[in-house]
Amino acid sequence: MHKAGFVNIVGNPNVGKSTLMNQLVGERISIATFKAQTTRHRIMGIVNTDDMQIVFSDTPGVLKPNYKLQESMLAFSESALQDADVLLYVTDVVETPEKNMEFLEKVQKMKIPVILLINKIDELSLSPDPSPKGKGSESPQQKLTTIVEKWHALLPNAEILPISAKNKFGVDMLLKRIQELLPESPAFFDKDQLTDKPARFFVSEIIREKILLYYDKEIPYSVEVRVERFKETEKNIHINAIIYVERDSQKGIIIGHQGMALKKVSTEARKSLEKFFAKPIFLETFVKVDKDWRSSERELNSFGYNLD
Ligand SMILES: Nc1nc2c(ncn2[C@@H]2O[C@H](COP(=O)(O)OP(=O)(O)OP(=O)(O)O)[C@@H](O)[C@H]2O)c(=O)[nH]1
Ligand SMILES: [Mg+2]
Repeated sequence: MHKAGFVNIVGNPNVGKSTLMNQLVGERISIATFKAQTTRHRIMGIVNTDDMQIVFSDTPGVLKPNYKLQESMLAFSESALQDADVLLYVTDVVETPEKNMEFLEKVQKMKIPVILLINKIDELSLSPDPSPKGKGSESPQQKLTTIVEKWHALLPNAEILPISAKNKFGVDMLLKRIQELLPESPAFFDKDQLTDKPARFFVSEIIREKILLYYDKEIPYSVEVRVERFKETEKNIHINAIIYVERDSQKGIIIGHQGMALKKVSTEARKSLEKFFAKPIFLETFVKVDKDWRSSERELNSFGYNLD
């Protein structure tokens, strides 16, 4: 008997969806940073064994769109509700369920198995204790029970699993449960395939990750990266990438004083790329202005955000 299916990971921004997918797959497929709205695409991570194929999808955190790019991000998240065999709804120990009821209502109506993951339980001992000091002070276990009860009331049919994606706590148990729930089916992808995205996609994501890490405020959200050249030989890979921003002032910030900021991004990206591709990398980065690309349907389509 062979089992296979789609296990889609959804939830609000910054709850740890990408961290979880990377742990489940055992590879750094999806970039994960401390900033919300890190993930912009639906990215597949595939786990293969002789008698099983789990196709995980990481998705952007659910949000109310303010511009066209965010509309596309939301469409990716909603698409994950359409084709899942098992849905993983990720929350964390600080988020309140009421934050995004509209999406949650869609999850409530789902007919497939839903597993609600309460992530970041390693933070429970650090989170503020609401009870008055000395009197009925809450232990981490009690705090967790309160959170579980709250979510159980909202998603009564969901199985609830507390996890720590960062520490890999509960991840093996989750994998076992997913295996049980997967339908009998032949594989959907080649058994040696790890993802649905091409190498260039990971290059642009890794560069974007460094931009999320090293720049503040609106800058990372105004950036898109396009790989113009990806030339792989047996020995190394030559890459040319363009960092697009929305305005001239942002171009100056990305480049920084005497080019130092861009140099740091490029160096750090190169190091990560060398780990990812396990080869020496020669990376050249350029910065260009693509005015208001986030709001242009044509530009978004050319960057791979399909809005149709
Ligand atoms: N303490 C703790 N932090 C975690 C855990 N899992 C993820 N994080 C952190 O939470 C932050 C967000 O993680 P991501 O995996 O990027 O979250 P996401 O849900 O994919 O975020 P978006 O793509 O923006 O929607 C990062 O700083 C992670 O290191 C966990 O189990 N414990
Ligand atoms: Mg993410």
